[in-house]
Amino acid sequence: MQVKAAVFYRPHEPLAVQELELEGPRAGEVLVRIAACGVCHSDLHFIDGLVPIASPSVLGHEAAGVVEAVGAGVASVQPGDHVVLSFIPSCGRCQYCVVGRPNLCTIGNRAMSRGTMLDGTPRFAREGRPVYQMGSIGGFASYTVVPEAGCVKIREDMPLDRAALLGCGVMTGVGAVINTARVQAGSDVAVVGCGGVGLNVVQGAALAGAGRIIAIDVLAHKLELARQFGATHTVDASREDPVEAVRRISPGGVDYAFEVIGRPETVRQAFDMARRGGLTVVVGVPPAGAEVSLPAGAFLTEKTITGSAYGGARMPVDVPRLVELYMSGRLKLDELISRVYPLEGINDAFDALRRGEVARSIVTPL
Ligand code: COD
Ligand code: ZN
Repeated sequence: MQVKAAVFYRPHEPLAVQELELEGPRAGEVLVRIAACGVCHSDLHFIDGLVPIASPSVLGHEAAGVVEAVGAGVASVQPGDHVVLSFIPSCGRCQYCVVGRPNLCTIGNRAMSRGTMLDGTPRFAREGRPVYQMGSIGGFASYTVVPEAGCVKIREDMPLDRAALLGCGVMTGVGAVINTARVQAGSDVAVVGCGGVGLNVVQGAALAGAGRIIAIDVLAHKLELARQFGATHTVDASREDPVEAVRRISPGGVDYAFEVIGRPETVRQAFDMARRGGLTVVVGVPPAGAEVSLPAGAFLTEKTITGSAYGGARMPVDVPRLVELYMSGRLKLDELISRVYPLEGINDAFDALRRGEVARSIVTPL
């Protein structure tokens, strides 16, 4: 079928909104009509040339929609079902899936980084040439095909535009707190970077019952938003040294520090904000080839640092839980959506993200 999509060809160029050919779902795959797809800074990393990606590619990895058709053997969803898409379609059989770490799935991560289905090929094409799918999704399109393992069915009264945000920002942020760090009630938390993902770290910390929640950003309106999402303290890193400020607010440092930007210097800041025995969780990924230096003496204080990929997501468990939290008024999603763009407005949406104007924008392709 013919679909409309936003296609990345090379860094530093606007995405091209154009017609593509979409092949129907093969065995184990699902055709989804995209209701909404969030605009995440990770998409922007490709456009800004910080991280390489297969070209051409349909970007967009934070999407929800409605199942239109299923391929042979698909059992977990059927036409008409509402689904949130996962950018790591876990196989359920590799060593990581078996030990309960499906976000590290060997096959899913390979497909995600290649921008293909599990068989190594994408379903979009233009003039007979393959067009890849970011995160095995390619959500900036009117329709896409995804692996069955990348679909999580949700209840139909959940608004799909809100549900889209669960596909990356909310899962990554809330999951970093609840799955990766397992933040304890009453403990102190610092969050460096309060964009679409960082705000979800803040609200994850609030959900976990953290004591002090210190939000750090360089933009006053992001700090304002962070308060809405549960921050008890804010630090403007453009005005004062954020490490000193955090250590003043939480004497000795925080129990958990999260980096949610993807820069070596802010990873170091987060590490320095953590107390003796404290945990630093790196959610952001610095540009390819970057290195982070840490003070070796800190190891004597049993400080720990870890990455968090996709918030340690176990999508079939976590997505329905997040939906219930939203439906019962305990998870903020409405407040995250700053702007809604048609597919044709996608480059404006990226410009707004680059300028730091939005928490999240969503694109509604149809
Ligand atoms: N100090 C404090 N805050 C800062 C600083 C600084 N020096 N520099 C920038 N900020 C703030 C910005 O003002 C902004 O509010 C925030 O940091 C960044 O937010 P966004 O909205 O631009 O970015 P997000 O939240 O959409 O994305 C953050 C990620 C960490 C996910 C992303 O950038 C990243 O590192 N992606 C790579 C990892 C990845 O691929 N993850 C899987 C898919 S998301
Ligand atoms: Zn993302």
